Amino acid sequence: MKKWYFFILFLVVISFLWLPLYAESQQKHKSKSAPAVSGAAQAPVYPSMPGPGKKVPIGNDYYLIYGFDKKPKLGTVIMKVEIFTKEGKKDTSFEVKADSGMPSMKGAHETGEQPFKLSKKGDYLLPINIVMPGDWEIRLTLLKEGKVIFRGSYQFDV
Ligand SMILES: [Cu+2]
Repeated sequence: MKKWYFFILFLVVISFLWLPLYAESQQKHKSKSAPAVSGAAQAPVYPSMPGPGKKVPIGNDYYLIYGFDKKPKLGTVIMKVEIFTKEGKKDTSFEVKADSGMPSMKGAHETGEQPFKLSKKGDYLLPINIVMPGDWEIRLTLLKEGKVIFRGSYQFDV
Protein backbone atom coordinates (compact mmCIF):
# COMPACT_ATOMS: atom_id res chain seq x y z
CA MET A 1 0.00 0.00 0.00
CA LYS A 2 2.72 2.45 0.91
CA LYS A 3 4.47 1.72 -2.39
CA TRP A 4 1.41 2.80 -4.39
CA TYR A 5 1.15 5.97 -2.39
CA PHE A 6 4.71 6.95 -3.22
CA PHE A 7 4.25 6.05 -6.84
CA ILE A 8 1.26 8.36 -7.17
CA LEU A 9 3.08 11.14 -5.32
CA PHE A 10 5.98 10.65 -7.69
CA LEU A 11 3.66 11.01 -10.72
CA VAL A 12 2.10 14.18 -9.31
CA VAL A 13 5.50 15.75 -8.70
CA ILE A 14 6.66 14.85 -12.19
CA SER A 15 3.59 16.40 -13.81
CA PHE A 16 4.07 19.63 -11.84
CA LEU A 17 7.67 19.81 -13.00
CA TRP A 18 6.47 19.66 -16.59
CA LEU A 19 4.07 22.61 -16.23
CA PRO A 20 6.65 25.45 -16.41
CA LEU A 21 8.23 23.79 -19.48
CA TYR A 22 4.84 23.57 -21.14
CA ALA A 23 4.05 27.21 -20.38
CA GLU A 24 7.39 28.25 -21.84
CA SER A 25 6.78 26.42 -25.10
CA GLN A 26 3.32 28.04 -25.35
CA GLN A 27 4.90 31.48 -25.00
CA LYS A 28 7.38 30.70 -27.73
CA HIS A 29 4.45 29.89 -30.00
CA LYS A 30 2.86 33.25 -29.20
CA SER A 31 5.99 35.29 -29.88
CA LYS A 32 6.42 33.48 -33.18
CA SER A 33 2.95 34.48 -34.41
CA ALA A 34 3.22 38.10 -33.19
CA PRO A 35 5.14 39.56 -36.19
CA ALA A 36 2.51 38.21 -38.61
CA VAL A 37 -0.17 40.18 -36.76
CA SER A 38 1.74 43.48 -36.81
CA GLY A 39 2.49 42.96 -40.52
CA ALA A 40 -1.22 42.82 -41.33
CA ALA A 41 -1.76 46.20 -39.62
CA GLN A 42 -0.14 48.07 -42.51
CA ALA A 43 -3.40 48.59 -44.47
CA PRO A 44 -4.07 52.30 -45.12
CA VAL A 45 -6.38 54.09 -42.68
CA TYR A 46 -9.23 56.32 -43.91
CA PRO A 47 -10.34 58.64 -41.07
CA SER A 48 -14.00 59.73 -41.16
CA MET A 49 -14.41 63.14 -42.83
CA PRO A 50 -16.78 65.90 -41.72
CA GLY A 51 -20.10 65.62 -43.61
CA PRO A 52 -20.94 66.78 -47.15
CA GLY A 53 -20.73 70.55 -47.68
CA LYS A 54 -18.25 71.01 -44.83
CA LYS A 55 -14.59 72.02 -45.02
CA VAL A 56 -12.25 69.03 -44.76
CA PRO A 57 -8.62 70.09 -44.08
CA ILE A 58 -5.89 68.62 -46.31
CA GLY A 59 -2.73 69.20 -44.28
CA ASN A 60 -2.17 72.91 -43.52
CA ASP A 61 -2.34 74.43 -47.01
CA TYR A 62 -5.51 73.04 -48.59
CA TYR A 63 -9.04 71.97 -47.82
CA LEU A 64 -11.74 70.15 -49.74
CA ILE A 65 -15.51 70.22 -49.84
CA TYR A 66 -17.39 67.21 -51.13
CA GLY A 67 -21.03 66.58 -51.92
CA PHE A 68 -23.48 64.70 -54.15
CA ASP A 69 -25.86 65.69 -56.93
CA LYS A 70 -28.66 64.27 -54.74
CA LYS A 71 -28.97 62.59 -51.38
CA PRO A 72 -27.36 59.12 -51.90
CA LYS A 73 -30.05 56.54 -52.66
CA LEU A 74 -30.36 53.38 -54.79
CA GLY A 75 -28.99 54.04 -58.25
CA THR A 76 -26.18 56.30 -59.38
CA VAL A 77 -25.16 59.45 -57.54
CA ILE A 78 -22.45 61.81 -58.72
CA MET A 79 -19.88 62.65 -56.10
CA LYS A 80 -18.26 66.07 -56.40
CA VAL A 81 -15.00 67.08 -54.74
CA GLU A 82 -13.76 70.66 -54.82
CA ILE A 83 -10.25 71.47 -53.59
CA PHE A 84 -9.21 74.92 -52.39
CA THR A 85 -6.02 76.51 -51.17
CA LYS A 86 -6.18 77.83 -47.61
CA GLU A 87 -6.84 81.27 -49.16
CA GLY A 88 -9.97 79.87 -50.80
CA LYS A 89 -8.66 79.66 -54.39
CA LYS A 90 -9.78 76.60 -56.35
CA ASP A 91 -6.96 74.13 -56.99
CA THR A 92 -6.97 71.46 -59.70
CA SER A 93 -3.42 70.12 -59.32
CA PHE A 94 -4.54 67.02 -57.44
CA GLU A 95 -5.38 63.52 -58.53
CA VAL A 96 -8.53 62.29 -56.77
CA LYS A 97 -9.65 58.67 -56.45
CA ALA A 98 -12.36 56.83 -54.55
CA ASP A 99 -13.36 53.29 -53.69
CA SER A 100 -16.92 52.57 -52.61
CA GLY A 101 -18.50 49.54 -50.99
CA MET A 102 -20.47 48.12 -48.09
CA PRO A 103 -18.36 47.63 -44.93
CA SER A 104 -20.78 44.91 -43.73
CA MET A 105 -20.35 42.96 -47.00
CA LYS A 106 -16.60 43.14 -47.55
CA GLY A 107 -15.63 41.98 -51.01
CA ALA A 108 -19.19 42.13 -52.40
CA HIS A 109 -19.44 45.55 -54.10
CA GLU A 110 -16.05 47.26 -53.83
CA THR A 111 -15.30 49.13 -57.04
CA GLY A 112 -11.58 49.45 -56.43
CA GLU A 113 -10.03 52.91 -56.66
CA GLN A 114 -11.71 54.87 -59.45
CA PRO A 115 -10.31 58.17 -60.73
CA PHE A 116 -12.46 61.32 -60.56
CA LYS A 117 -12.71 63.35 -63.77
CA LEU A 118 -11.97 67.05 -63.69
CA SER A 119 -14.84 69.14 -65.09
CA LYS A 120 -14.49 72.46 -66.94
CA LYS A 121 -15.59 74.20 -63.74
CA GLY A 122 -12.67 72.59 -61.90
CA ASP A 123 -14.78 70.12 -59.95
CA TYR A 124 -13.68 66.53 -59.50
CA LEU A 125 -16.59 64.22 -60.42
CA LEU A 126 -17.17 60.49 -60.02
CA PRO A 127 -20.37 58.42 -60.41
CA ILE A 128 -21.00 56.11 -57.44
CA ASN A 129 -23.29 53.11 -57.92
CA ILE A 130 -25.46 52.28 -54.92
CA VAL A 131 -26.65 48.77 -55.75
CA MET A 132 -28.47 47.82 -52.55
CA PRO A 133 -29.85 49.32 -49.35
CA GLY A 134 -27.69 49.23 -46.24
CA ASP A 135 -24.46 50.72 -44.93
CA TRP A 136 -22.09 52.26 -47.46
CA GLU A 137 -18.64 53.77 -47.31
CA ILE A 138 -16.72 55.90 -49.78
CA ARG A 139 -12.95 55.98 -49.34
CA LEU A 140 -11.29 59.03 -50.79
CA THR A 141 -7.60 59.27 -51.72
CA LEU A 142 -5.86 62.45 -52.87
CA LEU A 143 -2.52 62.44 -54.62
CA LYS A 144 -0.22 65.30 -55.51
CA GLU A 145 2.75 64.66 -57.81
CA GLY A 146 2.06 60.92 -57.48
CA LYS A 147 2.20 60.89 -53.67
CA VAL A 148 -0.77 60.13 -51.44
CA ILE A 149 -1.29 63.20 -49.26
CA PHE A 150 -4.80 62.60 -47.96
CA ARG A 151 -7.13 59.74 -47.13
CA GLY A 152 -10.65 60.08 -45.76
CA SER A 153 -13.95 58.22 -45.65
CA TYR A 154 -17.65 59.00 -45.66
CA GLN A 155 -20.15 56.52 -44.20
CA PHE A 156 -23.87 56.66 -44.90
CA ASP A 157 -26.98 54.49 -44.92
CA VAL A 158 -29.29 53.91 -47.85
CU1 LIG B 1 -24.46 44.66 -50.17
